[in-house]
Amino acid sequence: MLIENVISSAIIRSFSEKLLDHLKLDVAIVGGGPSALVAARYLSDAGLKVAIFERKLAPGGGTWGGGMLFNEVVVQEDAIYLLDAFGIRHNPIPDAPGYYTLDSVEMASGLIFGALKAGAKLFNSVSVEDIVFKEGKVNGLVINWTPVERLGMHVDPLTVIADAVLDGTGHPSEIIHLATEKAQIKLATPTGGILGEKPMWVDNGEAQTVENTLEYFPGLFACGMSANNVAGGYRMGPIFGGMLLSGHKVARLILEKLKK
Ligand code: 48H
Repeated sequence: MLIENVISSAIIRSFSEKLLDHLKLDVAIVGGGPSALVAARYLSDAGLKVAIFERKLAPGGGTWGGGMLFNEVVVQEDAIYLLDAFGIRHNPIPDAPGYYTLDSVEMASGLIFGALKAGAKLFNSVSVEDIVFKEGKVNGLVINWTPVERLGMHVDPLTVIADAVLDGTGHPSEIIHLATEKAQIKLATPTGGILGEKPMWVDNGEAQTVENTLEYFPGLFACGMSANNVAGGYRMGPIFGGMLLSGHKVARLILEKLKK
């Protein structure tokens, strides 16, 4: 066989094996933003089979661009242990004790590398377009290639099955939205529906991101901005401690749930 063919067949075989091995998961994560990447790392560290399905070519979500494309972000003291666990460097802000700046590209790449090294698999350019919903339970995800979605091609999707689904889709809470619209599920919120994100209030938004990180329906969890949108929390701009802590919290919640 010519090397050109060897390369092609090795890539096809290796990708197919990876996908086949991840059609049945412990945890299916939608979106590869910062909160989901932290969750993926700790769930994988605990030995669970975890895959992230990310619409874009590059995971990292809203991390890369920092604040208004100034590629620096801020993290506060409470979450520094998570940066340290991923080996991501940070600098104290002299006039704001307990707050640190860090390079947003180092944060994005560090979180991605940490999640993958822990064993999570990432399927990029894959969009989740629906959920599998049987007998009153969320059982998995319906996936398709992002270019198929973007071009509006009429191509049927495939499915993955999971014991737990994590909505890490950020501001739009896409998966929880789908679940309320199409499966008409009632969420664990005061109205049973999505309350919608509130305007900016940094410290409140940061605390609420962690508080709002919950299982909103049996087997369906939300983290990061998705959790805040579902539960009506405030936004916080380019400060990321709450996102990292949310990812760590949801990993603990899912681990407790799957142990039972
Ligand atoms: C596959 C999907 C789908 C889908 C979306 O928004 P993210 O960065 O996620 P979080 O919640 O971890 O972080 C939020 C943070 O980046 C942010 O926006 C902050 C702090 N905002 C504060 C403010 O005031 O504005 O990432 C979500 C990811 C993205 O990469 C999407 O492409 C992906 O999810 N995604 N992937 N299928 N249906 N929907």
